[in-house]
Amino acid sequence: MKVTAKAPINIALIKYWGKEDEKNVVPYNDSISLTLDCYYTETSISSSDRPFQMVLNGVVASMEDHIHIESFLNHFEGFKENSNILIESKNTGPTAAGLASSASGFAALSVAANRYFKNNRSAEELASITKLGSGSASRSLLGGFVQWHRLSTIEQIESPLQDVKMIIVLIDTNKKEIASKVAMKKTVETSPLYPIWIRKSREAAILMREALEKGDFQKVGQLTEESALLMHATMYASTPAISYIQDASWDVWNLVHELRKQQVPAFCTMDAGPNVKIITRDAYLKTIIEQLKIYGFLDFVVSGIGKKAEVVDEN
Ligand code: 2P0
Repeated sequence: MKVTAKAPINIALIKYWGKEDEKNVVPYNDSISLTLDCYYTETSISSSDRPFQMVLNGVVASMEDHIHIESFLNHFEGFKENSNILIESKNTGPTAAGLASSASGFAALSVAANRYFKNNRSAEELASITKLGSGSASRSLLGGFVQWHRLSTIEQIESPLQDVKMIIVLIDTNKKEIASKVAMKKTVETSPLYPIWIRKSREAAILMREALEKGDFQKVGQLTEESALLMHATMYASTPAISYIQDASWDVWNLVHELRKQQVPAFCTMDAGPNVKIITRDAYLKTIIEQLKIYGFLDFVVSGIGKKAEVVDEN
């Protein structure tokens, strides 16, 4: 038997950065993301005559990854009794570079395991397991705009903003130096700005939901930038300081701010890596891309709104 599932990446507009309960992955604030259609993970699970093995992008995963994935799979009923499986996973985008590869990775694995072990959970039920692999992965189970309610589950937000695009400007796609999980914990424990982060993010999630439902793109963009800047400021104030931003990242932000002065609705966000994501609307893509090229940013990917994770093949 072989089951293959595909899951998209998602980029948070209101960021998740820190857990109140590490074990059960309960974040301090709700986060809201946009599922994208540019990069995804495809993962297959097949029966094998050998003990559990995982192959990631064509290479046998490290011992550390094996331990992590095996303990994750223990949350699926039937895994312990049927653990002779081969998992093959492929990311279409860069891995571990702040481009949500762990989000699409754990979402694809969850959806594949849910079907392979016949657990029959809905996406909303599956989120409670998926988040244990990677918090942000729970949001990749659904398409469009997705809210991760910190004390319950995930939910799709209905929005008239269906022409939203994201341009991912690739600054550096090497593996990040500090894993998000570690950086998050350090931020919670040492940043004096963390209480402000909690308060502002909780408020921002409410405002973002309203703006999305109303279709107020300006407000969506403004809240997106504020969340990213506050997250990076909060982690920068940690001991030792955590910074994912590079000079070239700021150059992109500055260019986008200049474009906004010329009435182009474009806003930036950044995650645990130096790559900058620009959120805009379809009608402005051409102008922004022209400007990126003029300023020498030639490596970028344009994305539309992505669909939910799903099983794509079964035999
Ligand atoms: C997010 N990030 O909301 C935030 C913004 C990165 C920056 O969630 O510890 O892999 O496994 O739950 O989800 C990346 O961290 O962390 C992340 P864990 P995860 O997308």
